[in-house]
Amino acid sequence: MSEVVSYEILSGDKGGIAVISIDNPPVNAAGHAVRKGLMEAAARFNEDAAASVAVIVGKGRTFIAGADIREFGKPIMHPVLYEVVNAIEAVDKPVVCAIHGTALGGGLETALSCHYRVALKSAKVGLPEVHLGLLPGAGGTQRLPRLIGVEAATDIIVSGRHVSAPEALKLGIVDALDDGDDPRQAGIDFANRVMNENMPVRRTSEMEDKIASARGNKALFDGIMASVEKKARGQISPIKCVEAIKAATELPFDEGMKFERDAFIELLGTEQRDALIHAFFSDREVGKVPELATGAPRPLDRAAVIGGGTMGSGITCAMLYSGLPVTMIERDEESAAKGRANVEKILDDGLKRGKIDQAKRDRLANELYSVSADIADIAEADIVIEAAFENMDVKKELFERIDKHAKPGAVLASNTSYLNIDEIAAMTGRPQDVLGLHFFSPAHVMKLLEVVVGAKTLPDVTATGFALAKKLRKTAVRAGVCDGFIGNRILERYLTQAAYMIEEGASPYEIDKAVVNFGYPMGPHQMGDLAGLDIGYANRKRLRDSGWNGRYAHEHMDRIAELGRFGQKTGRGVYIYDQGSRSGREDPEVLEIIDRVREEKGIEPKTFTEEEIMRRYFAAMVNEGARIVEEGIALRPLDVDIAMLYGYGFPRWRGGPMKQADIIGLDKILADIREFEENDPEFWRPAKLLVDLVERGENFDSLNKKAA
Ligand code: T1G
Repeated sequence: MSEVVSYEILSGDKGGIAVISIDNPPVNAAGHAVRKGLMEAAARFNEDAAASVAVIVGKGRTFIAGADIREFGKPIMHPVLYEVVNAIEAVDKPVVCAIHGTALGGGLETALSCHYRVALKSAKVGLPEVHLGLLPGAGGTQRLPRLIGVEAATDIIVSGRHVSAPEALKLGIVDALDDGDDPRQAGIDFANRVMNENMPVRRTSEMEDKIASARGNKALFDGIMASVEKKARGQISPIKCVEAIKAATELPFDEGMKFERDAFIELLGTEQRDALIHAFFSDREVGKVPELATGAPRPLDRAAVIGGGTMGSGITCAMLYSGLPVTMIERDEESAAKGRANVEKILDDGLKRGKIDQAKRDRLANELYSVSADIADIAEADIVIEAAFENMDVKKELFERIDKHAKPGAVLASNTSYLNIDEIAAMTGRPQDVLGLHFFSPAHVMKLLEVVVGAKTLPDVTATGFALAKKLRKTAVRAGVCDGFIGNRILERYLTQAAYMIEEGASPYEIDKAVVNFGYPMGPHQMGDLAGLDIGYANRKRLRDSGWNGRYAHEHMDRIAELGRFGQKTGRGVYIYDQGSRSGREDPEVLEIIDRVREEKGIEPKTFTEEEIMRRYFAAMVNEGARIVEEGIALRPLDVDIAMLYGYGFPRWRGGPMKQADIIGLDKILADIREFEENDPEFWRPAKLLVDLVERGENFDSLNKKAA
C-alpha cells in the first residue's frame, strides 16, 4: 500500500473486515498519493477473499477534508477523485465510511460513494467547493440529491455550509451516529452490523426515488436559480452548482457525472477560482506575523472595556460571546446604566436570532458582564480596551488613568479607528504594553480586527492581539501606525475619488450602481446612508477646521447633512427611504444640490460610463494599497486583501483589491493611473512599489510568496 493509505484485515463477527486508513496530515487532503492509495485499496478489497466488509477511515484529527487545494492550477494527476470514488462505489462487497472531524468536499464525496456511512457525534460534513469558485467535482452534485433530495442538497451545495452529524443523520447523509470518540472502532462496529444484518451493497448512484419528483420540474429549478443568481452577485460557481444538480434529475448517472466534470474543469480555469483560493490561503497566511514567532501571548482571562457606547458595547458582547468575563467602565452611574442597556440590547437580539438561548443570555448579562463607574475596577483585567469618543485629548486623558489602575503586564488597547497609537501610548509609563485594536461596527458581528502595532509595542503584546482575535473568531490583520491604518486609509482614497467624479459629472446613483455591479453588496452612498451621514460630516468638518486645504469635493454631502438628512436613521440622505423601506430611492433634490455646487465651481459636467467609474474607483484603491505595503503599514499585499474582504465588503470572488489587480494586470492598472495623473497629478502620483513591480514584470502575489 502507499505510505498514506494502509490496508489491514481484522476478524469481525462473521468474517474479515478490511480497514483502509488514510494518514495524510494535517487534514487528510485527497492529494495524489491518497487517491492512488484508495484506488489500490478498493481493488485489493474487491479481490480479497479474506474480507467481507471494508471500512474507510481517516487517522489524526479528521476524515478527508477535501481535495488538496494546493494541486489546483497544476497539471491534473490521475487517478482524479471522481475516478476513485466511482471505483469505491463499484466494489461488489459493502464499504463503510467512518467519519470524524470535518468530511468536506471530496471527503464527503468519498463518503457518499461508500455504501454506508457512520459518523461520530462531533463530526461535520459539507461541500464548500462553491467558496473556492468550484462545484463538487467528484460526484457530490449527482449523489447528494439522490440521497437527500434536490432542495436539501441544493441548500448544502450552494451554501457550502458545514452540517452537523445529527443534522446529517436526520437528512439521511449518514446512516448512524457513534457515541464514541474513535472513528476506527465506530467503523468496525458498523461493519459488524452490516455482516450480522446481511446489509447489501447499496449504491447512491442507483437511487432515483428522491430525485424523481424534481425531474422536469421547471418551476422548482427556475425558482432555485432565481434566488441563487440574486445572492451570487456575479459569482459563477453557485450557478454552476444548480445546473449540475438539475442535470442529476435529467440525465443518467454517468452522463450527469460527465456534466459535473465538464463544469468542474470549466470553473477550475476561471479567475474566480484563482481569486477564491487566494482568499482561502490568505485567511491563513494573514495570521502568520513575525511577532507570533518571538512572543507568546499574555494571559487573556479577564477583560475591561472603557466606554459603553456603540463600539464599547459591541466589543463587550464579542468578548462575552467568546466566554471572556468583561468589566465595562463608564464615567458615571447614568452612563453605566446606558452601557448595560446597550449590552443587554445586543444580547437580546442574539437571543431573538437564536445565537444564544435564554440561560446563556442571562449568564452573560449577569455573571460574565459587570459595569462600573469606577475605573479602579479594571485592576484585575488582563486586557483593557478603550472605546471612548474618537478624540485624541479624551483618549490621552483616559490612558493616563488606565495606566494608574491597570495591573502590571496588562495589555492596554485603544479601539481608535485612525488616531496615532504612539501618541496615546506615550501617555502611559508602559508604551510597550500598548497597541491599537481597531474593531469594526457592529463589533460583535464584523470579522475584521486591525491589530495596530506601535513603535514600542512588544511582540508578546501583538501576539496577544492576535490571540484575542482568534478567541473572538475574528480575522486579525497586522497594521502599522498611520492615519486610517489599512482599511480606512484606502476607504478615504476611493471615497475621495468618488466625490471627484461626482463633482465632474457622475451621480451618486451611477457610482453606487457601478460598485454593486462590480460585486459589492452596496455602493458607498448606500453604505453612508446606512452608517449615518453625520459621522462623515463631523470628520470632514474636523479636518477642515484643522486648516486642511486640499481639493475638496464633498460640499454636496455637507449640504445634505446640514439639511438634517443623515440617511436611513432620518429617512433621507443620499436616498429617500419610504416608510419602513431599507432600499432607498433616488432623490431629485440631491441631484439639484450637486448641480448647484458644480455651477458655483464653474464646472461643466461630463458623462461617465460605468466602466470608467470603476477604473478610477478601483485604481484609487490599488494605488493606496500599494503605498501601504511600500511603507510597511501592511506586511504583504494579502493583508490588504483580507482587510478589504472582511471590513469593507470587497467581493470575495475577486480575491481582494491586490489580487484583482494582479488578475487585471499591474501594467494595465499603472496605465490607468498614468492616464488619470494627467488631470490630477497630486491625487494620482503612482505608488513607487507599483511602478517597480511593473518594471520588474512582477506582481503583488510575488511579494506574498517572498514573505511566506
Ligand atoms: N487542501 C490543502 N491544504 C489544506 C486543505 C485542503 N483541502 N484544508 C486545509 N488545509 C491546510 C491549511 O492550509 C492549513 O495549512 C492546515 O491545513 C490546517 O488548516 C473534488 C475539488 C478542514 C475545516 O474547502 O475548511 O474537495 O497553514 O488552519 O482551522 O469536489 O482547513 O498549517 O500550512 O484551516 O482546523 C474542499 C478547506 C476542497 C476544506 C480545518 N475542502 N479546509 O480548519 O485548520 S475542494 C475544503 C478547511 C474539493 C472536490 C473538490 C479547514 C478545515 P497551514 P486550518 P482548521
